Amino acid sequence: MKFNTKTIHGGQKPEETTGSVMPPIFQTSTYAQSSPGTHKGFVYSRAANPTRTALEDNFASLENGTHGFAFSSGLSAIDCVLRLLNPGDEVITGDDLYGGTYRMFTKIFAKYGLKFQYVNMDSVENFANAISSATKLIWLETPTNPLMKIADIEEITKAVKAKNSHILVAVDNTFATPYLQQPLDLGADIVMHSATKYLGGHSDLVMGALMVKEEKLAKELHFIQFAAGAISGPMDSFLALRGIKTLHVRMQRHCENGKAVAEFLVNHNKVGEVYYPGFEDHPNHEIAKKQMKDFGGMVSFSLKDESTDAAFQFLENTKVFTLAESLGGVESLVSHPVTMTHASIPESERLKIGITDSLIRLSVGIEDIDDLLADLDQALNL
Ligand code: P1T
Repeated sequence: MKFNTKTIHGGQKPEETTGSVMPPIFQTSTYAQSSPGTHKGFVYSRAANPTRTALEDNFASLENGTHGFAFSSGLSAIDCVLRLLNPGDEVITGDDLYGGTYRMFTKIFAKYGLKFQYVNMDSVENFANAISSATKLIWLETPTNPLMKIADIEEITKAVKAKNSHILVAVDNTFATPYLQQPLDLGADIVMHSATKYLGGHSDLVMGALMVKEEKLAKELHFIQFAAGAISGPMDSFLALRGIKTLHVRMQRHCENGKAVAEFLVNHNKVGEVYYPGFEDHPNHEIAKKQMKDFGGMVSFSLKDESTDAAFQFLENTKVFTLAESLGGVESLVSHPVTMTHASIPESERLKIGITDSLIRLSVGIEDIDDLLADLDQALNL
């Protein structure tokens, strides 16, 4: 199957007893056994639930993997990956990450003895040079949140595996979605999503996803999902499956609108820098072009007036863009990383990489582009 067909049919079959085309919401915690250990394949919903299984099979199909796992949030999916490691193990990651991922690394797992190195992802050598005998995991977020940096998944994976083939490479594919890039095909071992975002697509659930292609790793992750217990519930699993069926058409419009918004902003006299990997002068444009089918619907920018007051004036006055955390839904959202999504990163760290007080992040939705541009224009010209 090709990708657009997979969003609708990947891993799906009509339900066996009724022929129901959508999987029913199996709102049950447990399943009858005729004798101890004799059952129909389902024992307890933390281990497996038919609605979640339908979603997990679809997840695997979308990323060209063999196994998918659905979690109660994106962060619990990341938590599951980190639980593969042992105290003393080292993770190498990029220097621009979702604030909650950084907070989990620094405030939770560092205290259990994991070590984290943050490198500039522009150069493949930075990853290869940072590897030590303790390195067990490379964590890539690309495009990054909120600065839209791009890491070369294929080249980084090649360089890392050439040094030590046992090091796992995991990619947070939340911003790109499998519509734009498929990290398992580029050599990565694990793909992670905040399915809260584009996969779900309608801002009505919180969910995480992992996809893998290797049996042993799938078994280990399934064991952690089952034993630690951060699973997605049946209703949310149903909603995510429903959302994914339109992922390809939504993404096409997100990309068109994202490009139009980026081009509008770069020509606006109130706007400073625009962070969008589709621009030829974006430092990682060539990698984005090679690795992604298009450039997505996320655009960040700074104002020429770098004061917090100017940023707040803009943020308080958009009308179609809603001021809110999150991204990837059909509706356009605007956010202020410094006070919202990236508030957990110390000021000195965020200023070092360019998350300034006037940085604004847009999740460009699929509304009429004229309404979106008019809204940005009126809020910029106040
Ligand atoms: O919110 P949750 O579903 O737990 O996902 C966490 C997460 C992981 N990775 C990336 C790249 C993310 O953007 C997120 C969540 N981000 C937001 C809530 C946000 O507004 O950026």
